[in-house]
Amino acid sequence: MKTVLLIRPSKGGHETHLRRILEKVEDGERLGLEEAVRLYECDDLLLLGQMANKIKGKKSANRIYYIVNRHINYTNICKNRCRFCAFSKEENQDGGYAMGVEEVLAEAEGVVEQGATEIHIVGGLHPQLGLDYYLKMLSCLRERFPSIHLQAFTAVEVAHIAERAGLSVKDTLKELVQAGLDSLPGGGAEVFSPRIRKELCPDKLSGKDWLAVMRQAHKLGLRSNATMLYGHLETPLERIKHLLALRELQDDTGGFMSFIPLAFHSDNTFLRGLPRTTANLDLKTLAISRLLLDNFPHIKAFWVMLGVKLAQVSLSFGVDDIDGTVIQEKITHSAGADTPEELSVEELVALIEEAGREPVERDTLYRKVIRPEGKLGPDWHIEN
Ligand code: V47
Ligand code: SF4
Repeated sequence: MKTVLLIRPSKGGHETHLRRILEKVEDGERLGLEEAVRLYECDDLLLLGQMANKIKGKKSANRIYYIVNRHINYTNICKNRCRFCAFSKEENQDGGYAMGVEEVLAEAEGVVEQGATEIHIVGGLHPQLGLDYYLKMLSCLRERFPSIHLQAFTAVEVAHIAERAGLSVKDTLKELVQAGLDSLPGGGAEVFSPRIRKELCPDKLSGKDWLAVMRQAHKLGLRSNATMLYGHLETPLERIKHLLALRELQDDTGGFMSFIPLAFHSDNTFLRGLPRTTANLDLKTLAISRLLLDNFPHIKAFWVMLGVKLAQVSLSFGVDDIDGTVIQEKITHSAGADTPEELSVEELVALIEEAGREPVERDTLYRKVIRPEGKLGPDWHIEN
């Protein structure tokens, strides 16, 4: 059944274009670059939200997914030193750290006992850590916690590990999988635009190579997420091209699970002084992502970066996933995020229900998690 969405006359006189876009969305047709540009120009935020939520509704009905997880940032020492990053340190710089495998295990221990189903592991590009370190970390975690999902190492880290080991990306991924890797997180994508990468992260893996690592991972059967860092120096067109590049790869592989736009925080970075992203830009970016990425099953609002309140509002802007308990995320908090370090399951569920949505606990692969008597703890299973 078609729902009537009202188009409010807008200053720019874009009503005709918007009406056409709306019709395409209604008919399930794919939107192109020109249309995405119109959407970024549209000042009717609620209309964008309504359109995006229609798509979200078709994909996941009234469900909003969350996960009980923990982030472990095993090292902040990084040879790249991206200009937007407040987390990384030079080798031997004060505050630099690299966790031993036992420390990683100890960090995981408590949360697995508390019922986490996923450990999300990312870190800097440490110039000294070799393939053995990563393999040992994964195999020890796998041995100690057989049913936990290990989502680890961005495409940028994978390329770095491969280069240091003198192996191809394919062989590196195979070794990591054999040691226990289950999926890849979506970090390191930033904005694919060579202009922005040259300006902000000249030493980082190029956008083209980020996509190539993901293509390879998907070919091997690994699933992954994808991100976009926005709200720094990029233009709307550069954001749109980033989204379209992801959509093109997803057409070929189908390996992406969720897309997560990451709102830039400038504190303690070379870009300090740049204001925080506005609520308008955050919601617009989520809604446009939902509208353009028609082949991505899920759009995730990462509350750590968005703020808890806006993450709740985003549930009416095409989002169907609010990430999870997270626990001890360091990358955004180093850059001035004033969100809490973790949210409890009760808090997550309450904010989803208050928004009129149905909370569903998922595992990393979006399967429903069942907990006996609804109690958090190590005793859980996946719905058949
Ligand atoms: O790659 C770095 C970004 C990413 C800043 O896959 C910053 O489910 C904001 O990718 N302000 C790491 N962002 C985090 C990440 C992620 C987070 C949550 C879920 C998933 C997932 C992935 O954080 C980096 C970079 O793009 N970042 N510095 C900053 N100052
Ligand atoms: Fe290193 Fe990642 Fe920070 Fe860039 S964003 S400096 S690659 S830790």
